[in-house]
Amino acid sequence: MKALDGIRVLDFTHVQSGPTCTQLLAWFGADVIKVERPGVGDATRSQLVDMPGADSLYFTMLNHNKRSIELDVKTAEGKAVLTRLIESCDVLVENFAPGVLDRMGFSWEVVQSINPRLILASIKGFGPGKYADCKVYENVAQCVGGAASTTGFRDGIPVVTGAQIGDSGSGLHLALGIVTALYQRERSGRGQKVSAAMQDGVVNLCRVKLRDQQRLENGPLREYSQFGEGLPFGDAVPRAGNDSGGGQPGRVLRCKGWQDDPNAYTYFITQAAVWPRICVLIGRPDWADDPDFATPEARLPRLNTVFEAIEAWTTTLTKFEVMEVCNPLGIPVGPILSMKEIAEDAGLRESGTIVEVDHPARGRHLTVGCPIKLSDSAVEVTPAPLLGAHTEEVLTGLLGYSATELEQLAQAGAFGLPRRAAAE
Ligand code: CAO
Repeated sequence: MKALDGIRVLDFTHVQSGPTCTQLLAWFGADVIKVERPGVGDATRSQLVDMPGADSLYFTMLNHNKRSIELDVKTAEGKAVLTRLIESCDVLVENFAPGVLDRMGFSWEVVQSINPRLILASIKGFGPGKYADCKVYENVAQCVGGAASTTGFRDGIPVVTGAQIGDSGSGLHLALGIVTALYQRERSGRGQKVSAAMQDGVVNLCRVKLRDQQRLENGPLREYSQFGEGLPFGDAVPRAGNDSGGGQPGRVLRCKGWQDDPNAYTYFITQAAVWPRICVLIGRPDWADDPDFATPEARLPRLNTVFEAIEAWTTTLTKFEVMEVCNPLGIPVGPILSMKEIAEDAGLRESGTIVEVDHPARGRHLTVGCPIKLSDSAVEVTPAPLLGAHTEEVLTGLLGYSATELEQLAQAGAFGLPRRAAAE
């Protein structure tokens, strides 16, 4: 048994944000039916292709455990099939540009009238307001959500992060909204509209920076390196390099081999509770009682001095040796792992966070498995579907179309482009 057994999801998502949401629902056991444009499919199938003839990793890594049907919902016949699908599903998830679903003829009002129990879940770039009509991609979301203005170094330009907080972050937010709405439906009997705007999701993930914005009105941000360097603050939260966002100062420090290896670094947190141990470790036991260094408050204006001394020690060891020494002492550190090291990480493979999957066209490849572990709902990652692989299965098995009716639908162009091309 899986947590979402019996839940059927009509997956109208594409690119990254929506597909990460529906992939999570599929991992938790929902039957996810991805609706794609005939002959074209999700645009990511043919983006960043590394293996001619096979769907890209961009697509396969976002669409595991789903079924794919081809359906041209701009034809009358396609709309009729979509209506039947809406009747038979619990959730419709979409991340089209604003207005697309309405133009298709499936607004929230229409969807509700077809199936009052349906949950309509949408990702858009912005919530209601003057930007509501804008198309948005990952990096735009990071910029308008406060991540870019607070990422990078003070003397450099704004930087976007490698973590897809706009896309995958919104997918996570939406998934939570969907399961919450499903839970409420148990008692209300009604579906509802669930919206997760990418800007809102990034703001949510950047809340410590909004905290700092308000603190700034009451004085300088003393835990920022800039404070110890005597540089004045402006009226907005500055970029803080690798300073820790919490109350325990931390920094990225060089380790043995840093001259040749771009990832021979560790993150090192000077947690107050273990400060005396850190002092002994780095050969400065005197700092444990020195009034200039003994308390967190005293250290804040001297963070450069503190981290230079710690780095003199970390450069004598590899990033993994630093972890092995610090962990037993309760000192929080983390090696800067390259993607190559992550791909090969035994622990991540054992936990199912990195898995190998066999794909019919590309063969065996690595992917990210479900990062959320449920003790009573195991996840087995299956390959992403080929375009339209389940059209017949879904239309006959789920909707009850006969072989003749399927043939008629195909002739009418619901599964192909010819009729539309002629009409256009
Ligand atoms: N049958 C027929 N038509 C279909 C179809 C199907 N099965 N599936 C999609 N289409 C059509 C839509 O109806 C739409 O047509 P119209 O513009 O004529 O109404 C068309 O495909 C394009 O849809 P779109 O506008 O959503 O796609 P786009 O490539 O122009 O924009 C994106 C992509 C991501 C910018 C936009 O969808 C968007 O802003 N989405 C919301 C925010 C989001 O999720 N962004 C994250 C993307 S990941 O970085």
